[in-house]
Amino acid sequence: MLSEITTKLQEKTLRFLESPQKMLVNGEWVAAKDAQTCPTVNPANGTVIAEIPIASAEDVDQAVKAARTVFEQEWKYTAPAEKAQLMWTLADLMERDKQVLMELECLDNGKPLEKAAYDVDSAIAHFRYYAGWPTKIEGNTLPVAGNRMAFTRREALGVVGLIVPWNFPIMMAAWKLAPALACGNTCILKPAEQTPLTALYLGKLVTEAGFPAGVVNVVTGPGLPTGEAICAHMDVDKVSFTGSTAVGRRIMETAAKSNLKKVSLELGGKSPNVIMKDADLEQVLESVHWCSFYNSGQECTLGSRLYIQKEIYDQVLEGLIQKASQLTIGNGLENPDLGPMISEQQLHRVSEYIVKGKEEGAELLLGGARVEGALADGYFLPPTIFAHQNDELSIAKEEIFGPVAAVSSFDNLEEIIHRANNTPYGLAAAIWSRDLKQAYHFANEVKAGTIWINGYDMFDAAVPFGGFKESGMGKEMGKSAIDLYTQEKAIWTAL
Ligand code: TXE
Repeated sequence: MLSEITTKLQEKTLRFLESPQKMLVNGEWVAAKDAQTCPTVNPANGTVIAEIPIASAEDVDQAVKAARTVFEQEWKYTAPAEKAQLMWTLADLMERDKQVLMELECLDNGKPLEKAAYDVDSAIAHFRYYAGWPTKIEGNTLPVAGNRMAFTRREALGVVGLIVPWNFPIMMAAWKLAPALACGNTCILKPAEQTPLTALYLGKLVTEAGFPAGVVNVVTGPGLPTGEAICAHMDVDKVSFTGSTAVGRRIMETAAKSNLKKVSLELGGKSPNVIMKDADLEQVLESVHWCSFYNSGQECTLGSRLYIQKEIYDQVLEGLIQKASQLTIGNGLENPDLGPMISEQQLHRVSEYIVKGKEEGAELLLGGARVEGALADGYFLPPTIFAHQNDELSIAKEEIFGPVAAVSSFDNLEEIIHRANNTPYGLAAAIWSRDLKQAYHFANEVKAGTIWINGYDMFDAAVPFGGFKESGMGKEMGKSAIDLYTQEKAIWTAL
């Protein structure tokens, strides 16, 4: 099937796909010691793109040993400006090969090329932003009592495991790798088994940029055995994870049972997107469908709980249905609006929620059935809209991670603040209103790590991101990630 798409791909992408996929360990490209592999599949048509190694605990151990050695012997002493230069060079190489990264992301994940371009740009921006940090990580001198002096140093943690999901593969890798490197750590990067290709390509660019062998290792394979081996390893100092809440809990247990490694988690969400009657409706109608269906709904911040004030409910709902039904669906290489679900398993998971939505009494207004015809071999679901007035329905309270919007009306601000908070999640929330006093009241009262006002999915490398409640712990991005990837040491002197 690869031949069908070869005309659409760059020569460089093809060459990368034709070579056997290996892992980057200590600067070498290696297969798994026991030669185990698993396929990575194009979700647009169900075909195998490549076989990738499954790193066993032994392979992970090799990578950790390499990372530890180079950390202790070299990287710890590398000048901050040199680290910055290496990261900037890596960003330049990503820029040079942007089209290749986009195409690989598009094949592996299914997302439209234009959206993959946004992800690659964001990844590059992260390396550039964090390239500014190695030269600026400082400690403090402290006002202590007595004839003594105390100051602090911010030091690297050591070897860090970076476990990323499949929904934004290159972007999530950069969100973790860039600050981890800037803080002087050495890294074991594990992409999701469904989408390993851009991380492996990034490994090539890391080598070309001139990072010392072992500073960045890329190991591939599923959660079991590969991810678990990283989390259980006694010489990994920290794990940074983005993925499901269930796996996040398990990682904390594994960390507790091994060396109490530091853990940061970016987990699921069920974010409320609230439209007040005084909102700029033109602006709302331009973007409300993207808040509900971006990345085919496979987004942790998705505005999957859409609340519309009752005076404008019919108008906004009608606009949403109209815009959503116009979204094009297809193979990412053809640049539609929406690509497929990542896998058959995810397609089933989301389809089960659609069945539950109907059974539990929500009103199905759009979509709801797998896309057949020319796209039947892929894992495609259309934008699906349910209306309901019961926040206890499964579709209204659980993370679906597909293109399914649960829409409901409300009377007033206090009611909607209460409903917005009535969830174990706390990743993000949005409010659309011309009354900023009202919007800031919502922002203050809603328990979520990010609040957007009159916009959605606004991100910047400089702004911290991370969840409240069961949506995670620890903030990525911005200066917050510097705290996440360093530890503070206090040094005393008696004078
Ligand atoms: O996630 P997993 P899955 C949510 C979303 C989705 C659900 C399931 O609701 O429907 O999770 O997706 C690695 N030790 N999110 O099953 O399993 C795995 O190899 C260490 C939200 O694909 O959490 C991959 O690299 N690692 C989310 C990563 O964890 C383990 C993004 C994520 O996979 C492991 C993705 C283990 N025991 C899914 N088990 C978000 N917050 O954006 C798995 N992994």
